[in-house]
Amino acid sequence: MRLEEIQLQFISLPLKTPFATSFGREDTKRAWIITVRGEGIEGYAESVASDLPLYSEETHASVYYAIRDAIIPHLQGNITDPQEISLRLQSIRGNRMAKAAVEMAIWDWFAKSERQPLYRLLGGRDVDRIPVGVSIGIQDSPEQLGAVAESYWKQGYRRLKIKIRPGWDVIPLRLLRARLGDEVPIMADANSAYRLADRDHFKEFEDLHLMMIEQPLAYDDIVDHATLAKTLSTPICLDESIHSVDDARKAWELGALGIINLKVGRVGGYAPSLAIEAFARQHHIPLWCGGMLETGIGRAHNLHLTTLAGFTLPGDTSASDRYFWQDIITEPFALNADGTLTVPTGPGIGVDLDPKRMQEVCTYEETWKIPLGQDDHLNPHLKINRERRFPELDLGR
Ligand code: OSB
Ligand code: MG
Repeated sequence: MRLEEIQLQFISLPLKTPFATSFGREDTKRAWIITVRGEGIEGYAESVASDLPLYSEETHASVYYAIRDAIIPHLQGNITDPQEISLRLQSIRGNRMAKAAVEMAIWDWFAKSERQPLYRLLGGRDVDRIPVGVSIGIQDSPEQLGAVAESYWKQGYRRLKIKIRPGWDVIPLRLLRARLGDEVPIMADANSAYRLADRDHFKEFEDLHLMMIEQPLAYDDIVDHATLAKTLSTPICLDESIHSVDDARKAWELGALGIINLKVGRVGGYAPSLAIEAFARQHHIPLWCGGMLETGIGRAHNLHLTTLAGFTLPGDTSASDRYFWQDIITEPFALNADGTLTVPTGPGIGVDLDPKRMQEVCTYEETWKIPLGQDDHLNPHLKINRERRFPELDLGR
């Protein structure tokens, strides 16, 4: 199987309500939609990089250059197994969201060529529904948080994740606990807003009976997380700090990690994601699939991954209507009454781009031809033909 071309389409999609975290506030979802083509088949994925380097160092701009200059030269020649893509890209340091976006599109393309749903290639189980939770941004008041959270709970979401930051933590969480009762699974995500010096403050979280506290300390730390974890009975879940199975192993060995949030983009693709899922399963570490406010394309990928047996907790893959007035896929994801999303069963990711909606939301498009008949995928200086639909690259900032 050979790839013939790769297309990047930049989309800008309004969010229904702004999403605020400890590091920033977004009212528009912007992303690269990746399409790979070859042998008459298309594969899709999306990059989960952000407008600015606030969650991780990757941005739409860095993803564009990483794909154009570093990744595309490795896509030539015969591809016999999507597992090998990650190996081909191994020499490229960092840029994990860029690598993941391309690798995931190739997995979709390959699964379609085998006429199999993606989850079968990934080693997932034949489950048709995935229990899901919802991630709730920082609100204007505890009353507003209570109303928003209660409405999601009544819709059927299986757990509520509340974004926190210093000044927006114990008080709103306590009011929410009082409003919803002790049975509702609630967790908190700090996105690295605290320091180890706040360790005494975390003691105040203990009687809230949270499922976990996600990424309380620095985005690049595991050592202080280990120290903090020893002082708390509430489990620590790591998000930002885990980029590979080696990171997960080290964090586990240090005692920094009780639960893993896995995002394929953050770890650089399905190959490293499968390694982390296997590690979590082997050590009985609870695991769930995180989210990055993805469109229906990334959402479909997340559902396929979550069919793997290691995913034991509801993740952040909520329904399309939790984010967007209109998604970019023809059949948006809807929440079933039992708090699940249905895994698409068609070939590959099993969802299709809505061409009319893409016309509306796409602001830039560029396609590169990948020369055929050459197995020299290691020569970064090869000229690659390209075609642009818009004169200027405008990444929306
Ligand atoms: O920390 O999990 C996070 C969104 C953007 C960046 C980081 C995070 C999030 C979310 C949203 O929590 C999860 C989702 O609904 O997609
Ligand atoms: Mg998080």
